[in-house]
Amino acid sequence: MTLGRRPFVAGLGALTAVSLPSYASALPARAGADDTAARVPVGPEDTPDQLVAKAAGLRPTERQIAWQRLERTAFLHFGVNTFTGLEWGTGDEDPDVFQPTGLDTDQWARALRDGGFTLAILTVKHHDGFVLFPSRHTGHTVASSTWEAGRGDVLRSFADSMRAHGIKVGVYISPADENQYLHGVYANGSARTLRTIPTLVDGDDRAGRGGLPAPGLPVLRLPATDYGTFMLDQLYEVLTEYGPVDEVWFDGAQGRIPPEHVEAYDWDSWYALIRALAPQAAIAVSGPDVRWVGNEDGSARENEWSTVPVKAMPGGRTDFALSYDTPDQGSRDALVRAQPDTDFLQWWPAECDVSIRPGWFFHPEERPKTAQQLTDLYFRSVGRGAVLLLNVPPDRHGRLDPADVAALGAFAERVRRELPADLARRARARGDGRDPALAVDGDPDTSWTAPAPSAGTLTLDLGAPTAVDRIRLAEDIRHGQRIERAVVEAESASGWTEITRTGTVGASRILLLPAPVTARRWRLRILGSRGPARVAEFGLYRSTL
Ligand code: FUL
Repeated sequence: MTLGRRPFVAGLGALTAVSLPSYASALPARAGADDTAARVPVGPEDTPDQLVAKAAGLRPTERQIAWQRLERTAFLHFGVNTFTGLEWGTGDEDPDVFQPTGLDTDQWARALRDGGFTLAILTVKHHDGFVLFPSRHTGHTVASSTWEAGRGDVLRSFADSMRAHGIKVGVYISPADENQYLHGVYANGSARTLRTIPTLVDGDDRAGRGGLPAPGLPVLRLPATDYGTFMLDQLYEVLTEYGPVDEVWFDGAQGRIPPEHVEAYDWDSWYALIRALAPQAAIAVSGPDVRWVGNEDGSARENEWSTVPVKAMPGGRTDFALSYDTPDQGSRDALVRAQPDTDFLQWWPAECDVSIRPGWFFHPEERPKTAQQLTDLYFRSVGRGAVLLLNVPPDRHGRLDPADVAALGAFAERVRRELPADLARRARARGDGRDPALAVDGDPDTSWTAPAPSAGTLTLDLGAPTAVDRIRLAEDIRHGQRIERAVVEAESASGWTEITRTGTVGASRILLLPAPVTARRWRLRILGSRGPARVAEFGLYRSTL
């Protein structure tokens, strides 16, 4: 993405006051250096064919590919609302309401691991402004609660537990902040001026000589308002003291703050700081790397494109050129319809957020979704080329409810039974174009290349008649998203018969057959594509429910 101003980043030699993790000292020479193929400008002179060619030319960044492969990610909404019963807090809560009686983040991690989740995002700060680690920049934190005698740190415990169980760490830091609004920092009309981050506070343990940060600490100079600086300082603490972070999630809601109190967020500076301190982190939703799917039901569109038209907003924020919830975000028609409002076409893949319970925070009277409902959500998100972001809220003990834990385990088991061993793995593959065997080798980074746009047939011989009721297709998204229409056929005594069709494929497309079909030879025919299709996976499964 293009940032308005380049940050100044300095690593200042050996470290003394705070131990800085090695990943943070390896600062990139240029933030966002790999982002150039993920975004292309659009103008009124572009013909419909040029728009399609531009969309087909987009490539995801390395961090977007890594994010896409997470498939199942989790949210943990936890904070003062857990104890007040609210969904949106007020910002003037007594921090002492935060009293988990038996915080057990290892239990969160075990349940998520057993549910097949690969990354978890904690609400480090929701709209109420209460912070789950002892930030130096606000008193509205866990340190002001008598919980753990003010020495508790949920973020530390969460991050340690997740990593110990092989789960990546993500953070939700709400741009809206009721508490800072009440303290006159949020939307106070302050000027956007060049600020030095970190801002050292009285008695700061990060201070070196002469009022400067200690040698070895990264120092950034970025333009920001007072509140923008508060956010930068908080992001700095999170991204330098808690180990690698792989997703930073910025919500778009204003909470209960009156809408006329507008804080013009310093998105460009926040993004620059994240790129500098956590270059691997995907910036989601109000961010350039990952787009909100447009609903909170966990469902992607039947035909989901990761290449979509966007508007460039003040401060460097990316916004939808069409409405966020339009049923068609990326077809040829959509690209043309959006053109008058489009600044760029962008690789901006969809994330499907949904809660396992009706609320985002824990409410004792609510019940979790069943394993079957969760599996349907999996098919409607991961099965349509998106990533699932499932919220599982900890309760007032600081544990996941046993009913939710059971549902997560049963969900993972059900997905295993829906998609057990891939029957196509190392089948004899024939095809026009190049390297048909690479579509059945189990490697997402290798692919069959169809001979031409909207053409190509890939045939698998399984060696014996085999019953199939689930089909999984995947494009090699390192080469972009191309397939618009394809058909899967099976050979019977009377010849080749259509079994099912698909529209878009993208990173992953799961097709469910209403009943098993038995055949020895199966084939995929590309009917429409924006360039020669690159198929990384043509998988065949027989569910064992
Ligand atoms: C929304 C927020 O307002 C909700 O409280 C929740 O955090 C959800 C994931 O995003 O916009």
